[in-house]
Order: sequence, then structure tokens, then C-alpha cells
Amino acid sequence: MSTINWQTIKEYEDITFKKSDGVARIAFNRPEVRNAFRPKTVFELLDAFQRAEEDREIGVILLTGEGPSPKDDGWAFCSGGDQRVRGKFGYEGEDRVGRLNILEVQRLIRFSTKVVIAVVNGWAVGGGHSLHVVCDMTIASKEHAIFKQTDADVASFDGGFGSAYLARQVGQKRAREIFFLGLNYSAQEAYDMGMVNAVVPHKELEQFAFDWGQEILTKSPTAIKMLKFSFNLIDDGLVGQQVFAGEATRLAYGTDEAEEGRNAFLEKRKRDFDRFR
Ligand code: S0N
Repeated sequence: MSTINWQTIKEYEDITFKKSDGVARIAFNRPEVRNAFRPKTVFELLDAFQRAEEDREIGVILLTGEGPSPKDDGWAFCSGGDQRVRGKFGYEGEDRVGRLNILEVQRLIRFSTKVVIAVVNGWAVGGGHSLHVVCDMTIASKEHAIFKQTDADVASFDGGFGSAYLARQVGQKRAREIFFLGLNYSAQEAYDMGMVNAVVPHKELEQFAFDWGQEILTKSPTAIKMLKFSFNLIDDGLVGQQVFAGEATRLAYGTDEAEEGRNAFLEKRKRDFDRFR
């Protein structure tokens, strides 16, 4: 029986954003186009992820897709960039500016201090596939999840997390197969490859993800955050070091030594770090 009491945090046009008991749920809401994203969708995602990041009640974020499609009952997590609004320089909104701003969402997920779980309830395709890859974990619907990388079909390429980080998960040979052939993979096949953490009957999918969220929420938030950034560090170069070091600085600010540095400045006196040596 469901124990989730989702409360809407903010109304949007292209996504939904809810929370319950420390878990946020952000969902694509364009099921008629298999939850493809346009710039507006991405602006809304950026806003929701920022709000979830700032909300101290939230420790875990589920990213999923609304569905099924009213047209044909098909399920989708996300089918990537909306090809109908793709121009010469990216995806265009009403202002006709070409954008690839989904990469900003990838970075928010990657550098979020919260655990982000992709709850793949249907097609995860193209840029939608890349989003599941960059999430901390992926839980997939046994019946409806299908993983597919069509980037090369539509002359697109995610040369960052979508491909290189995918290769970290499934190995170089499988990652190249996924991109070079663009085959369909079931939830079980994706699990066997190492890019999915759990395969769950569709009816139980959200409850399962929520329960994992509840378990994570029992852990030390600082330990979880430092572990996430430790896992990221080796692949993220100097930016990974920056993010990890920022959190180390935050921890150091809590020490008497750091307070002495701040207080000496504010009190216009000579600093004295001797007792900390
Ligand atoms: C998802 C697929 C496999 C589902 O097939 P199915 O079930 O047969 O349904 P369809 O009948 O094909 O689709 C139902 C309706 O939805 C529309 N639709 C589906 N996907 C899109 C889409 N991406 N854009 C616009 N419309 C879409 C269909 O047209 C159909 O509409 P109607 O009912 O009116 O006919 C199948 O639909 C499919 O293959 N979709 C396209 C997948 C795709 O190629 N996506 C784009 C891949 N590229 C990116 O996502 C680029 C992302 C990006 O922004 C980026 C930026 C910088 C760097 C890297 C990236 C990156 O991530 O690649």
C-alpha cells in the first residue's frame, strides 16, 4: 500500500514538482511527446532542482516522467530534446535563441548535495538516457522501461556524462554499442550491464523509489554528501576538486580554529592560532 502523500510545491507547465517526507519528485509532464524537453521544460527543471537543493527538508530527489500518454497509453521517462524545436544552434523557445541548457540540469544533478534517483517508468532515450546516466542511481520499471541512445540517429552527441560517464558504468565496449547501434534495452538488460540499480514491477516503482529515499534519509546527510562528491571526484577533474573542497571548507568553518580567524578579523586584533597547532 502506498505511503506517499505527495504535496505540490510549485505548479509548472512542462513538469510537476512535489514532495513528501523529505523526498522530492520532479517529473517531465509532456507524455504526448514521450516527455521530450524544450527550453521551457529545461528552465522549469532548473528552477525545481534549485528549489529542491535549497529546501533543507529534502534529502533525496526522484526524477521521473508523468504518464501514460493520453494518445496511446505509452510510458516515457524522457525522450530527449524536442526535435520539433531544434534549430541550427540548439533548441529554440519563443525567443528563437538556440539552447543546449539540458547540460545545466546535468550539472545540477551531478553537483547536487542530495541523492538524485532516476525513476525510469518508460522510454529513456537520447538526452533522456543521458539524464538517467548522470543520476546517482536508476530504478527501472520491469514492464515499461526501455533504454535507447538515438543521439547518432538525429546527428546529436552527448560527449560528456551521457557517453564517457556511461562507459564508467557499463564499460567501453557496451557504451560504444549503446551509442553506435542505438538498440533497445530492457530494464533487465540495463541492470545486467550495470547502469540500473533495481528492476521493479511498474505498479510498485514509485513506492520502491520512495522507500529507498526513506532509507537514505536515515543516514548522515554530511556522510552521504561527502560520499557522493568522493565518487564524483575522480571523473570531474578540477571542478570535482572544487566541489569536494567547498564542502571540506564548509566543515572547517564549524571549527574553533575557523572561528578564531573570523573573530580576530572582526575584533581587529592579532589572530592567535597557537592552540590549534
Ligand atoms: C522515444 C521513442 C523511441 C518512442 O517511440 P514510440 O513509442 O514508437 O512513440 P512515437 O510514436 O515515436 O512517439 C510518440 C509521439 O511523441 C513524439 N516524440 C517522441 N520523441 C520526441 C522528441 N524527442 N521530440 C519531439 N517529439 C517526440 C513523436 O513524434 C510522436 O508524436 P506524434 O504522436 O505527433 O506522431 C521515439 O519517439 C523516438 O525515437 N523519439 C526520438 C528520440 C530522439 O531522437 N531524441 C533526441 C536525441 N537527442 C537529444 O536528446 C539531444 C539532447 C541534448 O539536448 C544534448 C545537448 C547537448 C549535448 C548533448 C545532448 C544530448 O544529450 O544528446
